[in-house]
Amino acid sequence: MTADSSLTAPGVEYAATASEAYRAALAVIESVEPRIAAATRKELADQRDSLKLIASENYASPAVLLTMGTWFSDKYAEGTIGHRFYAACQNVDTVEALAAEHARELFGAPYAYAQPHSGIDANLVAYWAILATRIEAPGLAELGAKNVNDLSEQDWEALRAKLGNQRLLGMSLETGGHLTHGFRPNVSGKMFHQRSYGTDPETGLIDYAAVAAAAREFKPLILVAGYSAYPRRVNFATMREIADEVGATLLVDMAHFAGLVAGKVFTGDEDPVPHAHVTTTTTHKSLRGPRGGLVLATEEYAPAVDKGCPMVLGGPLSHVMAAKAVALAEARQPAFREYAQAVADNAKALADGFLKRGARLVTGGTDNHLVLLDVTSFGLTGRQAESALLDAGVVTNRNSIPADPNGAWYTSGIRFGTPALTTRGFGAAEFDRVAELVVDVLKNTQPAAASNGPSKAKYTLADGVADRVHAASAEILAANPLYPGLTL
Ligand code: DSN
Repeated sequence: MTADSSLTAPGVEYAATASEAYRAALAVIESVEPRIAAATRKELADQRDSLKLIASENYASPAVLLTMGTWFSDKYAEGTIGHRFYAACQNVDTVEALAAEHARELFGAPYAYAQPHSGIDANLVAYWAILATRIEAPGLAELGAKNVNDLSEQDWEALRAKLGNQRLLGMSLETGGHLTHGFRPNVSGKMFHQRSYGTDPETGLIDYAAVAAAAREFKPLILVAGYSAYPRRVNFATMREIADEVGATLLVDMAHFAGLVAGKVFTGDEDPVPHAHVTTTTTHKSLRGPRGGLVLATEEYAPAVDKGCPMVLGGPLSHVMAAKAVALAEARQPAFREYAQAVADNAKALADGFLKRGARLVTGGTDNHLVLLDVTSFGLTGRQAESALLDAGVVTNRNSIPADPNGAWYTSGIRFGTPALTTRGFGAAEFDRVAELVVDVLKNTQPAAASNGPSKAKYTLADGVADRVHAASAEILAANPLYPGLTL
């Protein structure tokens, strides 16, 4: 496929106009802090010159990026559409309503909340909304209070004990879950009694019978589905059945694969939105929008989600909500479906490219946008592999694999994603070549010892490999330029 239309359409005019806009913007920035203008130019050059394979990154269109650089940044607008704690929010109302409308239409959701600043924020909004809907209201009634202002300090103690004593069941971090699904370094691991479900040790796949058994035993208030590093699709209809059986609320975190949902690659049981009570996402990964979050909810949870600010969020970033509206409008175009399908097809091509060259993949392949390579078969840790690849201009991130012998810091895996390079126009042939280049680097990397013994970080990359891979990737990158026609 060729570079997606959102980065080029409607043709050369678009690139020329965007070039003019960026040149002017950089000249203005340069007049105040030239080092920032220089870093901004260099960032584009670096992104243009590297194989970006980080599964959670992408390239937003100039329309999305330019939307973020406006005076909406200067406006405070705590509250909700039409009900703000600040005056003169009429234009922010327009922007937030459009972002929510596009999100509802795109995902077929009854309600959308466009304020979260990130995926972590979106999950926090969702958790508090579920607590408020499931716990706080009956708690108030039990305490004989109509609203929180009626509560005494003693009542607050009772309520806090109730709120802080809930159970959450989510996918384990080492099998692909996210930190916000109840793990200690994140507040979700402190708010909830957390238990994890993992994957089958043989196949690496989610074992739904095991999830159901864990849910029956643990009886969570919240069942979390969704992942950051699981290379397979999830059956959300089955997850909802499990949640219903134990009376849990199903929260799906689709941050990684929202683009595949938007692009109708994941439909039916694989589309989380019709099955989850609450669905959260980021807007900048496979969805290709600005950095930010979004919450979708059923009517039942909508009123509590709507209180995200000021419950857990600071003032909405109106300029980013405007950019979310632009990105969601792009995702509603037919071209986005082609893009999303290409993301999944390319992940398969990348996985096949690794497999035919003898590499071991967690779950043996992929059917979403990411591939998880077990680098222990190359005698390396994730940290060593990540660094050697970076030396050769291949940008990835190390990641735990199930039962990881090297722990969460050094890890034993490298996670690859196809959303960014697919935006540049890479197809199956290019991704097969990427697999070849990655294997070339890893086969030519050796662990090295530190002065005091074996090291999980040090490595040596054989002479000439980085140059060889740089030269090969430069050719593919030049044939698939980032922001074609955009000159600074
Ligand atoms: N940082 C995101 C990722 O890389 O998956 C999740 O927070």
